[in-house]
Amino acid sequence: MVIKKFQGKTESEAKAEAEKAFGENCVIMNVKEIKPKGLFSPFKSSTFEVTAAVAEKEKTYDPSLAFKNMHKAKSVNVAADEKIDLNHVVPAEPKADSALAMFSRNREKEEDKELEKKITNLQNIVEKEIIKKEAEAETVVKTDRNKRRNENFEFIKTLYSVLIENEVDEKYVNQIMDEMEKVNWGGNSVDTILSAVYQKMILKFGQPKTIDVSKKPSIVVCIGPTGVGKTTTIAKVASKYKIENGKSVAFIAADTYRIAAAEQLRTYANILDAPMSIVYSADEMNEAIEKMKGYDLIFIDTAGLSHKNENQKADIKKLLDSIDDKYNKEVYLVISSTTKYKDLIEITDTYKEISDYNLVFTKLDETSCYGNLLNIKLHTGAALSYVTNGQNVPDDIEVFDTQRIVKQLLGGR
Ligand SMILES: Nc1nc2c(ncn2[C@@H]2O[C@H](COP(=O)(O)OP(=O)(O)OP(=O)(O)O)[C@@H](O)[C@H]2O)c(=O)[nH]1
Ligand SMILES: [Mg+2]
Repeated sequence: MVIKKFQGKTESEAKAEAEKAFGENCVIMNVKEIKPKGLFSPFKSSTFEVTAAVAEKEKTYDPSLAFKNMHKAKSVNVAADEKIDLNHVVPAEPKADSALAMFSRNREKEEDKELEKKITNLQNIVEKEIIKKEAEAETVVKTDRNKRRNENFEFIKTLYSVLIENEVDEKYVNQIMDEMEKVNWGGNSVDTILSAVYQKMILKFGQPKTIDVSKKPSIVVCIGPTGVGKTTTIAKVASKYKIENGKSVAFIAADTYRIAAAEQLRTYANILDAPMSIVYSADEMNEAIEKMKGYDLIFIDTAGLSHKNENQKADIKKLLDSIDDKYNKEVYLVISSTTKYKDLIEITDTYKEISDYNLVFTKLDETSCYGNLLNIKLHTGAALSYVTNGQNVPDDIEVFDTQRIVKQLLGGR
């Protein structure tokens, strides 16, 4: 710092002097009034003295100056008593500008390198952070997917148990579940899985088959084991078509094993005011049909057959085969939903040897497990047609309601 005193007639004159010398940024440290002294002092005015300070200019090393000064010097006093004649000393060519430029360039290069290094470091940090965040996000997605997969797996397991509880054959349950493997378990909700299983089962049951009433006469033959509800089912269906659809109906009793069998059918025929014939042998069948050919529907009731009785089996087959091909014949195998699965397999296999058929399941009201409906449908490949659910004629019958049965099989109410 440089400190100096300045004087003036007035305070501001002294300050102006200081500013003139040191510049506007100088600091006025002190202002002193100097009173005149001596004999005539009362007649003289005071003067002013300001003490001002200014920061010393920073001494920067200017290499070009150094070189310039060096060049100007004639001699350099290296040692106190030694004189070096610069005329004999070839001074290093200063090349001040290029050296300075090189110096600056090197310095810039180094600074650039430093900056580059810093940027690379920063870039690495950012990249690492991005990779970390991506990995974290992927872990979250994976965890979510696994969680959903586990939930879905639990749900599939529950569906599996429900179907087994409802006595769906394990092999069919596995088949359905195997087909479900194609559904993306990880990405789907339980609702999607449930509806996929539901759809699969609906497809497995297929469209229900009802009597084709477009041809006249349509011959409907009911076959099946003893006491399953063949006669009652005929009465129910005939009543529905007569009462609800205005179709004309007629009956043929081919059950001559039991006297009461024909009587039972006659009762229903009387109620419906419909004709009834009794056929004692296959030879009489076409004659009986011919007599009733003017009716829309002719129902043929057969004797209950023990599937183990070969004679009865042969009789029924003969009876069915005797019906002339010119008639539109539909055969319905009536089976009870209360019959054991293993027996149903044997029964349906036996009847396959007699004729092709559609399936009627009776007595649904007596069971809460509908698994056999699917089992037998899949075992036989036959179409499901009607189901009965009580003894009341004609009310306790309906066309097989695929959706209702599938819902129940899947645990719905
Ligand atoms: N609970 C219930 N009982 C039924 C159902 N259908 C028929 N039945 C009863 O089952 C019994 C036998 O019915 P049928 O119609 O005589 O049976 P079927 O197959 O003709 O018998 P057979 O001619 O002797 O071979 C009767 O008591 C019917 O009321 C049903 O859906 N539910
Ligand atoms: Mg009967």
